[in-house]
Amino acid sequence: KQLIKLALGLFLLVGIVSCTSQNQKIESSSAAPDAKPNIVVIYLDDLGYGDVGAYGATEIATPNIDQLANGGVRFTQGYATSATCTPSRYALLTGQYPWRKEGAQILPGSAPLLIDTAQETLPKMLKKQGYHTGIVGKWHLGLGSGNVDWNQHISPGPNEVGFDYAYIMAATQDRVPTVYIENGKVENLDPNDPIQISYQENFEGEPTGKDNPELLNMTWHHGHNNSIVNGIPRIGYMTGGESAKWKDEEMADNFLAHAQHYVQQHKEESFFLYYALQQPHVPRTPHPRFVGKSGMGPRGDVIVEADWMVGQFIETLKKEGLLENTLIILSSDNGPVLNDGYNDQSDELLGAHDPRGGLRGGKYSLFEAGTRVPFITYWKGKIQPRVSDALVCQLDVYSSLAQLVGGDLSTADSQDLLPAFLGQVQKGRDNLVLEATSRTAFRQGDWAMIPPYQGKPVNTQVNIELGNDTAFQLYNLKEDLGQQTNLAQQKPEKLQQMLADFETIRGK
Ligand code: NG6
Ligand code: CA
Repeated sequence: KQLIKLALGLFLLVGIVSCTSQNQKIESSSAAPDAKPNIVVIYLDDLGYGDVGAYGATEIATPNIDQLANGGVRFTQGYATSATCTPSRYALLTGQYPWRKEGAQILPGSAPLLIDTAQETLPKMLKKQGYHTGIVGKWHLGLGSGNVDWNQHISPGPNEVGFDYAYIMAATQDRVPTVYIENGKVENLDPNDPIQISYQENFEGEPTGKDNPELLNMTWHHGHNNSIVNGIPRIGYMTGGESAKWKDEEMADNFLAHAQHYVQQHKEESFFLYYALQQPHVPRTPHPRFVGKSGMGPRGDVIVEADWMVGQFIETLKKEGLLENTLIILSSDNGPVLNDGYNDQSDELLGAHDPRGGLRGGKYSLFEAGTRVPFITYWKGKIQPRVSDALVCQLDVYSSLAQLVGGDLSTADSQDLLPAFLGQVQKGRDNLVLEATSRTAFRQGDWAMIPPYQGKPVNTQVNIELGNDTAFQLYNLKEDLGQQTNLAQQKPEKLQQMLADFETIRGK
């Protein structure tokens, strides 16, 4: 006991001394329980469960993500809350189920900020614990409070919900405005060429994908026929801002450079970086050095590109001596889709690759492939490599990280699963409500239950089964991972019990 007291005293002393010199970090090597490691969330966009080598992909090489997966915890039952982007990101950052939040759906680029600035968020919680917080990459949670003037300081946005630093694209790569925004300011904007955005009508004299196919170097399949930027037709109309427009092929390098720079700038303090890559969302625009690298066309090439970015980013952590003091969480915002609106040969060149990894459905779907995604935690020296079948969700990152750093746990739906995230136990959630385009389903134990929904069973444009059926669906995933045998008729008691639990949570 004396020894412990002495150690504690020493530790406090070190703490006081280091606090007096600003930005000094408590050494992680002390293994103090309240040491504050850097935290990085690497978040991909539409990367499927089967798109990663460590998750069974044989036709595409992802050596860098594999290294994280094989050196950390590779979750086989890791979920996004939702089968689309905005709600998943909302849940990750707020710890709240997105179906509780009105308007948590795929947002246009002109949508107002979805997160209430008074709401608790993951970055705010970490800030209170002394973290510097940054986001680089895709935002897609709305900006401003309606009618954004893109030529002024854009607010509220990420800076107002907890990020000290923000370098983002507003929505998606296929939506206007096609510009980068740094801390509320459009980068490289010429004030004499102001930006205007509309999701209702075109601006006079501006060509569109629909009317000017001769200007396109990527053609649209469905949607995506409004304003043309860099020969790519987008969703939404934009005029002005010529000097500020991004170059699609350079986006990945640009986000990487900003993520690396952020790390270098903040290596002396505890930092939280949300590095949100844009791949393999459409339009898929690999840098020329990755073109042809997968043999699968642009979708495969941008996965190879994204994997390379992850490798370079890890290299930076290593070079800065931060790898042993950084917890990395890698995941994806929703499941895979092939043709998501552009003719990019993603179907034709797929070959034997299965982006869903044997799961049913895909992006937009209530079936497993919609929300079950690659989910990896990595912390060199702290997390022992293992495969975990604990049921975990991105929703739980908030409370688990709060537990790690001594912050306040979320009062919403987020659960503290820190021991599972650190690979210490295989126990995760008991259950999880899944969401896809405002419909919800229920996972519990080995079971998945999908209530009846009107609507077409298949979205034929993207060729994905959505999970809609006039009857209840009940699957035992342990025996039937591909959700082929509906047991709802055979197991009425199980169905009733799950329905009751589902409704209790939904009605909370
Ligand atoms: C859909 C788009 C799709 C993609 C998606 C958002 C059409 C026809 N389809 O509306 O291409 O942009 O929204 O994807 O416009 S997400 O990953 O950001 O949720
Ligand atoms: Ca997405």
